[in-house]
Amino acid sequence: PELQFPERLNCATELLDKHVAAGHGDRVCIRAPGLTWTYADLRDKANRIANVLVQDMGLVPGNRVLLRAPNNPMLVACWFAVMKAGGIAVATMPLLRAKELKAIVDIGQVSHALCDASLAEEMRLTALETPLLRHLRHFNYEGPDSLEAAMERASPYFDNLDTASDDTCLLGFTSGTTGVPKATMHFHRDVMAICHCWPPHVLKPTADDVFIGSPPLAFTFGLGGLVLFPMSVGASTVLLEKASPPQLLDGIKEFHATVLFTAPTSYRTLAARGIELKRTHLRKCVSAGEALPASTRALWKEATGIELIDGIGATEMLHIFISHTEDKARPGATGKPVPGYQAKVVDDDGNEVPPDTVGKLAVKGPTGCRYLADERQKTYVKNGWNVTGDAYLMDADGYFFYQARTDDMIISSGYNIAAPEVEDALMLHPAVAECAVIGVPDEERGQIVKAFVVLRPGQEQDAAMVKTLQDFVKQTVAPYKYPRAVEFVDKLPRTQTGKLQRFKLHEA
Ligand code: 3UK
Repeated sequence: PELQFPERLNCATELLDKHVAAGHGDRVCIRAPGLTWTYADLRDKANRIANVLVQDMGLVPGNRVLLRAPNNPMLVACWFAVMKAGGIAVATMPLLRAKELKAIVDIGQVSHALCDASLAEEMRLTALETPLLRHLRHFNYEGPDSLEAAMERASPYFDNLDTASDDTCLLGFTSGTTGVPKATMHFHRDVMAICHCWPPHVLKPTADDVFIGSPPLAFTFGLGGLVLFPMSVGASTVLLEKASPPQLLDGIKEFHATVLFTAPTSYRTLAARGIELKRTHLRKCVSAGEALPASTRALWKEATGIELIDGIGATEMLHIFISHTEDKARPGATGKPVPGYQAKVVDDDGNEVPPDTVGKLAVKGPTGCRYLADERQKTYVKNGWNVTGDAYLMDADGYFFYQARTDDMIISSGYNIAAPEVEDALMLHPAVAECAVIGVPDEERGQIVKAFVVLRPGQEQDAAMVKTLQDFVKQTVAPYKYPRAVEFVDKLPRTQTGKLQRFKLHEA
């Protein structure tokens, strides 16, 4: 289907205000432990925050607003406030450290920030590092300077900015193969496009569904699955600040969740609780972020009776573009292109390869990659086709099978970790002479980060040193990026020109 959008479009009007205007304001929109917001509640709060942004914080259309919080209702209210005011939302992973946040602020030219009080310290350190960030407010605490106090004084009415459908409304950050995060720009119409493609054709949700899941809202998998998709059909969503498998299970039971979004690792762990899961209201389960092994699909079906819906998405594409409905599932395959998208497997010259041949995955559709000021745009998008960096094959029936990443990105428990970024962090430690980081296969996490380290003369190659280096990385970058395996070596394989040969470490 060719999607047509009007010239003027604001996704907040479509996803939030329209439900209230249609008389559905009293339907439950967001639930969290101890809290229920209707669609009218969310709109009231988003309007007040939009007024605070414009009147108190001097926001003008096009300003970028850093959003920092674990998955909670106020984060959603802030996100919609930014949409309403015509700003650009830059949601960030809660665990990021000041060093990483500064890079995002610099690349995104971020001037405003709305931050959960629980993340105030790292936000303070970031603000000290950059003059760009000028307007900052914190929420989820009580005090005269809080966002909530300003909301009390603000009007609950706000006329959404009459944005163009191709005005940028969000920047999605990737961790980047070179370790430097890349910002991808998405328009108001992109937000609506993903709501019109995958959900109605694959997920098929209804207004009575209750969504729940683990991906952070800063990850577009989470934003779509836990906010945009439920709201596009007037359903409700459950937000959990911590969503480890046991916490997810408790949430599924307590809130009578019917639709679950999480990563393969989490499904493998949850499958052990099959007896309890069978007694819940769960009916649809979506897996994305990393390849879903056929064994995990079988395990989940066996444990719960539910066929998993797999889907590959990417920050560059905003959301899922190859997937399948439950009845069409094929073990080991990601599925077929989502209606609205085309996909093919190509060689290095961009020519389509015959069925059952491994090549690079290329996709085309209503959403696509627009890197913000990054020269890699021309290697990602060629003739309108997005080349995702994944090695895939398509079988004779048109099913797409994931093979591997074509670069050195490590995906561990659904987190994308760029090897060079971990290397950079390790190199800052005085005991390290040089190092190389790769992803090695792991039963539970898909991959784990492994570091090969050459120590400086006189340093001890022992368990204490391993622990020291691991702790050091956790302090320097987001803790989930630390090397779970460390091997000491005398030298690293390099080319004549001094370039690291990571493939040799993989072979070893
Ligand atoms: C890998 C998969 C095999 C693949 C994402 C759903 O993961 C998302 O975005 P990222 O930018 O990473 C993209 C890369 O992750 N991948 C994701 N899903 C699958 N590999 N099977 C899958 N089902 O390498 C891809 O290029 O972090 C996922 C929705 C929105 C997203 N942003």
